Amino acid sequence: MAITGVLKSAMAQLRVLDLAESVKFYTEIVGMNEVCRTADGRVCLKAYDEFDHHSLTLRQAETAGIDFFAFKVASDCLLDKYAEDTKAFGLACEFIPANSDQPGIGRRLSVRIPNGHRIDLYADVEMSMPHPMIQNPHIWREKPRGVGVRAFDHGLLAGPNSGETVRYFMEVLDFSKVEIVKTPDGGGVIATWLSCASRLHDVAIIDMPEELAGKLHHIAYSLRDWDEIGKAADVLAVSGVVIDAGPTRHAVTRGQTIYFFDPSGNRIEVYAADFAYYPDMPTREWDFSELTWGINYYDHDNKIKPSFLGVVT
Ligand code: M3P
Ligand code: FE
Repeated sequence: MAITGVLKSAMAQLRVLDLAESVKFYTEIVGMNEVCRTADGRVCLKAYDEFDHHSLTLRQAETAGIDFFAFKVASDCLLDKYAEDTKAFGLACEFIPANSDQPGIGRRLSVRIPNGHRIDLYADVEMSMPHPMIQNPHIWREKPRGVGVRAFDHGLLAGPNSGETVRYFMEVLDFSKVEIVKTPDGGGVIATWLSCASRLHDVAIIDMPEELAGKLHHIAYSLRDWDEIGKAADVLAVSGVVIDAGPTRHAVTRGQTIYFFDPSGNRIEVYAADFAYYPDMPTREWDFSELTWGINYYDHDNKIKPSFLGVVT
């Protein structure tokens, strides 16, 4: 196996205001499958093209937002190394026992990173149904419903101390810096796209003020191509879902995209057709003045909705 260390971003737990309404939204419109419910009433979901037990957990709460963002690593013993390296970096971390609050998931190393987010790392994951076929596999078991998202893809985490946050991902977890957006004066970095393996990005970090520590800009699920993005836009429109941006293409990452809100106001992206990352690539750099078309390639007129840059949960 050539890919070692952190394999991929793989899971998030989101807070929602009305669990029943949210489960309906994520299963019927987004097209995910419910895998299980926990004793304390949380709901675990997966996309149709995922082998892993689940990639999204929904928890009923008073406020929307993200509880944690998680990565799958190549082997369980790596977690001990990451715990040591995390402490040496100067951050606290703790182990969460297997199968405690996340069914089907092995022990997790949980770290509060400098932008106020909690990230979890784990290696051992059970499969759950429905997973992609293994023997003589068809492209799906059942025709995907609704938007028909394929698999968890990435997240954009907002908060302060983005420089230290990126340094943690690079120095302790061996992520690569794929693209950056510079500050208006060109002297600093406002956003960084990070890859741990072959995805163009597994997580992106955007600098926001202290009071937005731990806030989520979006999590993204993958689709295959522009055709699937177009069909997703139709499904969202027919279903009356609030679209925040798109369908369009990013020039940053080149991904084709739609952003929309779940019923609690958490922003979800569907994302397709970016390029593959290899560690011999130079970091691509964006001037702040070019960010509008970097985000929305077909907008050279600075028409991004204020909500896109302003709303986080
Ligand atoms: C993406 C992506 C912002 C840029 C977002 C970009 C909020 O979501 O997947 O490349 O500035
Ligand atoms: Fe994104």
